[in-house]
Amino acid sequence: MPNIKEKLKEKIEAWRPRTTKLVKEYGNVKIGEVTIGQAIGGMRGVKCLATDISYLDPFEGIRFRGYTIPECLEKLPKAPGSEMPYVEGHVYLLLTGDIPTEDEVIELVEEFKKRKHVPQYVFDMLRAMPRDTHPMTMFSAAILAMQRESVFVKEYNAGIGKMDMWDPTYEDAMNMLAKLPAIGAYIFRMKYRGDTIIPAHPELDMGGNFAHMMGIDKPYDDVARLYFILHSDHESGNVSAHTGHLIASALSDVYYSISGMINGLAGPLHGLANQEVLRWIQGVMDQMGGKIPTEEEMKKFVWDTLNSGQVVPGFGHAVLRKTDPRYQAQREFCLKHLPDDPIFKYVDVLYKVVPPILEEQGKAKNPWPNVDAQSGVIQWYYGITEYDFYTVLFGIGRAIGVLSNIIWDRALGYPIERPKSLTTAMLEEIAGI
Ligand code: AMX
Repeated sequence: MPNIKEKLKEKIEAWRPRTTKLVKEYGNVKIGEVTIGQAIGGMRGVKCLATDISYLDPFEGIRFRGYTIPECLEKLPKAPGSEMPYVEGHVYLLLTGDIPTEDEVIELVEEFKKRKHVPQYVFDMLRAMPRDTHPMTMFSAAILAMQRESVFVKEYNAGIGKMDMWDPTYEDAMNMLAKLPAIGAYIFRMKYRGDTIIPAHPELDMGGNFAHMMGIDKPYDDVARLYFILHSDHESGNVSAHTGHLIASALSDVYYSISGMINGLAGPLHGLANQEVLRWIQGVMDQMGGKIPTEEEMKKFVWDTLNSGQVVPGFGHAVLRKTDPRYQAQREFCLKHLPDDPIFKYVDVLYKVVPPILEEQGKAKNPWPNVDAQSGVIQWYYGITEYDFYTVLFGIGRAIGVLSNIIWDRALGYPIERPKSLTTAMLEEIAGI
């Protein structure tokens, strides 16, 4: 058994008594109330999920296993000659809660190398789809197609005990994670680079290999590492994470869950926003004839968007109430590597003008930029101008967090989800109407 799995086993066994005690002895302790506004308003703020993989403070932003983004970027071991940590080290952190040593990361890098071969039928299926199919549809379908590989299903059918279910779930999760970058890169090269597929490199880590298969030179390997780490997890109530968890709660295997979570991520209010940001900026650029708008000119574009009933993509958040630290980390990368890029300059102007406008409009609870306001800029700069593809990158990263959550869901024996619903008439009666 690899060391990481041994370690995970120890952690799980040490953790179980805590959740068992909470449920058995304190199961009736109240942690909140639910209002009518929340029941018909997207369950905003209802405290009804438990996860230890990450926690989102509205003012501080995300912490992965207790570590802020700057702490993760500083403490996680880095690939030789790279500014950014190994993605594999971040997987280790999310799974075990510990910052890995150099040796522990290398072991995981080797583990992924062994698991990264993608079955040919996945590529055959992708090739059979019309080439103008959205890359998120292709990505979701490719993941679902691999469902026949599930180790969990085989062991479940053979009669596995509930407490052991995390083990084949871990196997499925690691097998899938190792393959996702190759599937994403295949879709990209097939759709957008004249079907010139670049096979995986036998020696590279996840970020390095992804850049290699995409056919993009350094420092795109660091862009990939940064991107996958930043997008990995954002608590468990967002659409993609919650969808993955919900599907898995029915003991559906992770191929079903992650394919489903990708479908949720494909929505314009969620992961697709990074594509929408670039589309929006391109529209402004066309109207400006490529010239960088002044703040006054940009204000007009923002108001035009709002007045036509649309949202300004890349701004606002259901939980955050400040600038997203994932935005900040990417902004710092841009300031270092592409300070004079025209699209970065657009984003910079937007950073200045949008929050006061959203405040003046008075609708959005959070006027500050989220992760998606910045991420497409970096991808565009390194040659990925096909913004339909950006959400696939988000999906590869998000799978890391959702899979970590699902392994722990199984380890702690979380049951099938089943919230209760009420009718409108019942709500009216409760309201005293
Ligand atoms: N532009 C214009 N209006 C906005 C807005 C924005 N960026 N953000 C919020 N609002 C509006 C909402 O549409 C809503 O209007 P309504 O009352 O007429 O329906 C009102 O402000 C209140 O919304 P909220 O409580 O502040 O936000 P929410 O929790 O309902 O939605 C989010 C959050 C992210 C969907 C929303 O801010 C939005 O649509 N942003 C633009 C799209 C985007 O950037 N999505 C990416 C989010 C991050 C991610 O998941 N990748």
